[in-house]
Amino acid sequence: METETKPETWTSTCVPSTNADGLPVVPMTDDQKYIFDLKGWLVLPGLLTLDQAAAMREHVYKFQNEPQSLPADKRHFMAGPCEALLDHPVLAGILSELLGHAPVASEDCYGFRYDHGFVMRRGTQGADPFSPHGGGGIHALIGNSHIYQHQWGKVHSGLTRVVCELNGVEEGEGATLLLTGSHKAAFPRTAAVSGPDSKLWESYSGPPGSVLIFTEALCHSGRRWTNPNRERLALFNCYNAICSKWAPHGVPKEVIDALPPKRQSLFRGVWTGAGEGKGVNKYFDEVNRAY
Ligand SMILES: O=C(O)CCC(=O)C(=O)O
Repeated sequence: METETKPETWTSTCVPSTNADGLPVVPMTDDQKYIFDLKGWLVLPGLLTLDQAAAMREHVYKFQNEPQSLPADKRHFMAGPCEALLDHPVLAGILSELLGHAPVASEDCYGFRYDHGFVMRRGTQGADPFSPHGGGGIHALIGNSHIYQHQWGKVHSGLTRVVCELNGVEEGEGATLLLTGSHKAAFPRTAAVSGPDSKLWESYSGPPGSVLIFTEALCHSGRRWTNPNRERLALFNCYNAICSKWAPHGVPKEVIDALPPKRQSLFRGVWTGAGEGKGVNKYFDEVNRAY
């Protein structure tokens, strides 16, 4: 009689239990899971302290305005004080739940990887950034990365965006617009959301160091920044499943080489594997890496 075998499926994880700085990883709460699945996005107001946000701001401006003043291992917006954001204990817990895969997670490495990021600096001038994109990701197939899947009691958010508002955002100032629930939408968008003032758009506010997490399977858009006294300064980072990478750019080798080992595991090669030893993607080294 043949033994029935269960197909290996994606399994979220609470491992590792500490981040690269030795801080306890905070598991995603039931409220956060419910809200993220329901809406496709979640806000963590004031996740960072004001001092942390200020140090990151200073680094980002230095990187943008005088990159050559920084040593090669700090010459990236996610280097220096910003590297702690890569695997902040709260984010590590949420990302492990949303896109971590238990068979490739250990106390030494994360079950997910960093994909890419960029710095958003937006003032009141320039082209109108209103440009809705995404949505309906529950109907996309793997390979697209902009996918959203769920079964009773668990979800998988493919490409997952983590936005850190370093200057903070106030109501109506012009933070990202989010079309709540559109990651599960079965119909094309209509004229009901053709402009930034549609009541269907939602947004958020919070002090410097607030974080927005959304599935890239969700329809979202930029919109005009309205505060002439303070620009929008945000870090837009994306994380992905261990077997997927969406954008071609990433973090320079010198910066990755200077990170602590567990943080380096966010930059390991793009594959999964199975079993033991080097057949399963649970290690980072000179060869098994992607930026
Ligand atoms: O401009 C924004 O606020 C959102 C940008 C964005 O989502 C994107 O570049 O895909």
